[in-house]
Amino acid sequence: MKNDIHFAPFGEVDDNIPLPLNHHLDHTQIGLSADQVIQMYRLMQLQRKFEERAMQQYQKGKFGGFLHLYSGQEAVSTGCTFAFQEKDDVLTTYRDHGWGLCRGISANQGMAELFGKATGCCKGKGGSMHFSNPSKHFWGGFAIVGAHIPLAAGLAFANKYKQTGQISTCFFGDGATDQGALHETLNIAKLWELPVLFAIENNGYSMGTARKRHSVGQLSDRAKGFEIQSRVINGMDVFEVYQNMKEISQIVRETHQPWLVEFQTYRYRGHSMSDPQKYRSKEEMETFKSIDPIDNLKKYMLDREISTSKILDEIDQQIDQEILASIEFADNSPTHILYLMMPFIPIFQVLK
Ligand SMILES: Cc1ncc(C[n+]2csc(CCOP(=O)(O)OP(=O)(O)O)c2C)c(N)n1
Ligand SMILES: [Mg+2]
Repeated sequence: MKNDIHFAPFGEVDDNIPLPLNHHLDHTQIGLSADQVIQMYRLMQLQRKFEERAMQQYQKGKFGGFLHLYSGQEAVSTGCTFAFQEKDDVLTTYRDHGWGLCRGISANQGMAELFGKATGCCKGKGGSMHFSNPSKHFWGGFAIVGAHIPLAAGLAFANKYKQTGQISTCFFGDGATDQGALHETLNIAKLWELPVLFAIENNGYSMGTARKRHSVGQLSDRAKGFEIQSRVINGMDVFEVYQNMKEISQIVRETHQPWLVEFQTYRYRGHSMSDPQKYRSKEEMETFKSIDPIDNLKKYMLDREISTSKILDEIDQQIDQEILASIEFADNSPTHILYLMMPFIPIFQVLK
């Protein structure tokens, strides 16, 4: 084995992830009411608190398999949810709990799905990586890196053909930009003028590999080779996500031209639960926590007197209760759909 041949940056931890600028737009200037801002806060807290409890339950051994947490990235799912129309299609990766909660999956259905129970959003058959809610145009939850990118183009093709006025939106990680599927799909999406919005959630790492070690250049520049428009967006600021995605989703809807956006964001937890996170420093984590999207929105709401500490504390407590109740719900739910019929058929009492 020759070790004097240089192939790629190797053995270095990338501790120099660009920090998105931390500034807030004014909510009134981007067309958000005070009530909507409070709803955004609630939705972000729901995702954060749901996952904190999910992690605890996993550690207690209530369920197994993989568990990838979205904690830190909530401004992306939330800002987009407010910017998109309800009929727009959304596809995402295995890091999907936050997106599921944004797209109509209740805490009960989400927790039960993690626990593998029949009352889960996919009847307990999908688990953590496969949350979905087709009635709200949320198609999941895909575990194979990049595999859902061509599917988003397929949905966009159907939407264009049927003239539904919907767009399809596809969220994937920085690691997925290295997959051939992205490049093939960008090509056909531009050629056929498909109404599809591709969104990279660049959280700095593909498993334990820093972005600069697995991919060349600015990720959003992949669009240039296909004459597709692109933009880099601060994914740590829910107002910036909302404003940009409102504008871009409208362009995609009206022009049938695909777009590629890159959110600069960060995940606070390891890749999955078995990750010792030796590839990054505590300082880096602290830096990103200092621009936490939830803390910042809370501060903004208090500064602007959109809400009070008392009201926000009450919201937090309500969410805590909702999630504790979801654990009880999941615990008490049956594992098989037939058990739901238990009250009506005495034989199931015996089988249980
Ligand atoms: C085709 C394929 N190759 C490898 C894997 C193993 N794998 C799971 S997640 C992951 C990293 C993906 O990182 P990124 O796209 O940045 O998403 P993130 O986990 O950061 O959200 C890899 C390599 C996989 N699931 N599918
Ligand atoms: Mg990543």
